[in-house]
Amino acid sequence: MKKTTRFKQMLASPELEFICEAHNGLSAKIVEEAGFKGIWGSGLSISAAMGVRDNNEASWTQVLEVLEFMAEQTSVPILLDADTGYGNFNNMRRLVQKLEQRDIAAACIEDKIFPKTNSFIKGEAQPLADIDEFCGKIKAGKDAAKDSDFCIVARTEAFIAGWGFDEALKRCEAYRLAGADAVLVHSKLGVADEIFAFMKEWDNRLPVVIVPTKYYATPTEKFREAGISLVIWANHILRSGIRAMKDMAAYLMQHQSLAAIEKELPTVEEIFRLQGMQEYERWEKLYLPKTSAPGKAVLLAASKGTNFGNLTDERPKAMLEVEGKPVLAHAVSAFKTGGLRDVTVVTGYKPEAFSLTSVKYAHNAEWEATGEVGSLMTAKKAIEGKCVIGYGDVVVRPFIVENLLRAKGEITVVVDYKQPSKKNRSSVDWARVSPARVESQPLKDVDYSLVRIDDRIAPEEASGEWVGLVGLSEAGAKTLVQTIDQLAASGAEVKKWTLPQLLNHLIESGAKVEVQYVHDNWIDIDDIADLSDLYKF
Ligand code: SPV
Ligand code: MG
Repeated sequence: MKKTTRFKQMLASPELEFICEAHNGLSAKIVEEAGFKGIWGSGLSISAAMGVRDNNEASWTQVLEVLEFMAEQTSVPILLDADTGYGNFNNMRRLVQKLEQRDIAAACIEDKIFPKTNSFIKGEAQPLADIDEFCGKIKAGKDAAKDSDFCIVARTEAFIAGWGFDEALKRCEAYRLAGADAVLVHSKLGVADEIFAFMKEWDNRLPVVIVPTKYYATPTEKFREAGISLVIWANHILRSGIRAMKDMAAYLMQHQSLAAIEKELPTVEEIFRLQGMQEYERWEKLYLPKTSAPGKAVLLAASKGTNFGNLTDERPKAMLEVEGKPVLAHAVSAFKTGGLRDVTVVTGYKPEAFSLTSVKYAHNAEWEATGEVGSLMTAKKAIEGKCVIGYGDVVVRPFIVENLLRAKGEITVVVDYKQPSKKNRSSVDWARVSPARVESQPLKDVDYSLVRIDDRIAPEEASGEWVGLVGLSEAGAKTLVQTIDQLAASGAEVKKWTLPQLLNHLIESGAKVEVQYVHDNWIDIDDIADLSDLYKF
């Protein structure tokens, strides 16, 4: 049912109905969730929530914007407190059109002069509108509504302005004849006498709406007995909000700690719920491309490094600085840029020297007696899902990591097909790859598989040099961890193995290790000369 129709029915129902004030999307939602069948878009509360006076200081379009949020977040009808209609008959016509566009069910206009002042501020000094002029405004509003169920509640301020009973009655009758759907009779007395006197004489000619802000102590039953149609709790969500905000601010100012009160507060998850996060997630599932979890990286950095003289007395080679940051930071940055933000570094030698805060750490306490696989075992938790294993002293360009994350195979290694000639390196992890690479053939057209990685392969027999990266799919990660566990359980000293030994074992056991070829774009920090190469990298 339309919101307009629901509101019209509330007015017509013989029951005493209640609506409650709200002043923004959040409070409107809270009011609806409490069970109210309608919402009062209070001029006082909406302006106060903006921090301005209830004197039409907020423009009517600013009020409209607030209403848009309120209506969007709720399914119950909203009766706008439209003050005087923000001008003459023509402003009223335009207002009603705009309210209908925003799914507002009804408007209440009061017989004062624009710009108005809140009824509880010097009410007697406030001039009332000319009756005929006000009736014209009611008619204009009704005629402007496309939906015949859009209601106009005509509010008289006759009691507020001190004009008394006869004037109130005369005005309400005129407003009824002008086409109002209900009358709102406002009173600033602490008792409801004016209201009850009016009700007696009015004799149910049109539904009557009241705002018992000042005569709050009157039992609700009396309103029911008097035949009132609708009660508006006009400012109580705002007022209780003010109390809560004041208490909280004062508490925090005084205690400088959340510890004792955090549990009493609505959680941030409750905020997310009120914001409708569940609905977002439903659509996200439907429309957002499914990206697999970004994956994790494990960088081995346990060894001291042998070719750096006394530079490594205080720190391992991965923590030697180039361009004001350690080698490890250069390595990590490529992994993060390449798409892996969850990086675990395995330390061994001088773990206290590791100062990077953007990574997690695992520590291989037996680093001196074990090998790379021993280090890897300390970071087993990180070898799950998609992941990449690398070294803290091997710096690669981010695209190499990106490509590795796109690899289709379960286990993939990166091999540089260059034949390094720059120096006599103590040991090079040569890779033999099948099939042999044909230079004229684009790399992407061939599925290359690793046959073996071994520093004893003669350079001329090698297909290239292993870059020191192993990419694992979710299944590949499982295979790797299971293989290590099985080897350890069978008594093999797998802890002492190098990563190439493990890869060779996997190949011998029938696993397929795919190869991604690269050329240059990486650097392995083996000695002091490499440090200056990294500077230029
Ligand atoms: C409002 O809530 O803004 C009202 C009711 O108009 S009163 O403040 O009592 O005038
Ligand atoms: Mg108001």
